[in-house]
Amino acid sequence: MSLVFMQLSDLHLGARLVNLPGEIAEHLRNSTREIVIEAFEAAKAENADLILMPGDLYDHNGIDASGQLHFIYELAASMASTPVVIAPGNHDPYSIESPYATIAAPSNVSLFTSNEFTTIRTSVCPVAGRAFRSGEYGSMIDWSSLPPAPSGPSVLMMHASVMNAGDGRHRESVMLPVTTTALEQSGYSFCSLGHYHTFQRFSRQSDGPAYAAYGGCPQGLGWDETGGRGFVIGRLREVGAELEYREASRHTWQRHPLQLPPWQGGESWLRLEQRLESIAEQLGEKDLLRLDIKGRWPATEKEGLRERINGLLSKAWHATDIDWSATAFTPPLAPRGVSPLLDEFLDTCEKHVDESSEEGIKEAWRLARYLGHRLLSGQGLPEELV
Ligand SMILES: [Mn+2]
Repeated sequence: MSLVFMQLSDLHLGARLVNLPGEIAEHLRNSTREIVIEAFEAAKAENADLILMPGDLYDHNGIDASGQLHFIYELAASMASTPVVIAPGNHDPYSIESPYATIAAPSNVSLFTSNEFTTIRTSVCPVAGRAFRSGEYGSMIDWSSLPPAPSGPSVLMMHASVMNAGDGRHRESVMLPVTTTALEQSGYSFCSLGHYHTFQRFSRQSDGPAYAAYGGCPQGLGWDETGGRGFVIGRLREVGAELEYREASRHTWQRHPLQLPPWQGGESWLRLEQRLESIAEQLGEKDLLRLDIKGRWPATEKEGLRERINGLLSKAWHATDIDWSATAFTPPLAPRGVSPLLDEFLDTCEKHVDESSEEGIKEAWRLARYLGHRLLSGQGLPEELV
């Protein structure tokens, strides 16, 4: 026997998204709400026994936090008697002034309000958990308050940072650190986690049931949230849960490195075109695009390059301007035969560029060639060095 559940968190409803144009931000906020509606529909279609929402459902300093919670409560109420359990997170912390304290929840919704662990006895299974309380940054989870795990299927819920997850989480977003060992040894069947925005499951064996998981956010809201996003439909057993990740995002944030191939004339253009085409192929109609461009091409190619790249950017639903600072454009070299000394110097530099295996050494010889050419052909030092 297993219990079907849906896990959905980190919606950040009402997020201000100040780095985006207003219209794009508004559209993204609306998309997130549509995805939340879809997720609840998926839960209904799966006859879910339980809905788990481990935090950051709205942004407390975002647009209309109370209205966002009303929206969630309406959807929860549409689940009839299916229990919906919420563990507030750091962006929707519980306090006596928060919407959680001031808006009456539908009868099937339960909420953790204490930052000590308590148990909510839902009609299907016990759910232990804690709320993130306002002002909790820098504090630690009080494990001594965790009630012993009951027999039968049970859930532990919280908004926290798994420390040894091993995938290079951002240090600045660590709050309420927990270890996988603590979760694994809690005795609860499954731990439902919010905070990190990428789906991640934790299990003893890679193909075994999960003892904990982040569902991630259902719609990426920034350049550090590239790729597909979604929620989880799970089957809870006495030991662990089987998880099915449902990708749901409407807009994918696509961030691509674009290294200019070493300049060899038309061949380089061909290679660049191929790269740009492969990016264009991955680009959905409603995706956001950012290119991180690097490299060195002759200045004569600058305008053509800008034009071609702007062509790609214009195909995206939203694209950021290119940061050209990591791209250098080398002024063209004068033809050989100006002086024997210059020719010999250029030959030497080019030989070293060709023979070096390290990119840094090649780059140093290219720079030497450029500066030497300027000096030996009487042009003087380039402006940026004077
Ligand atoms: Mn979050």
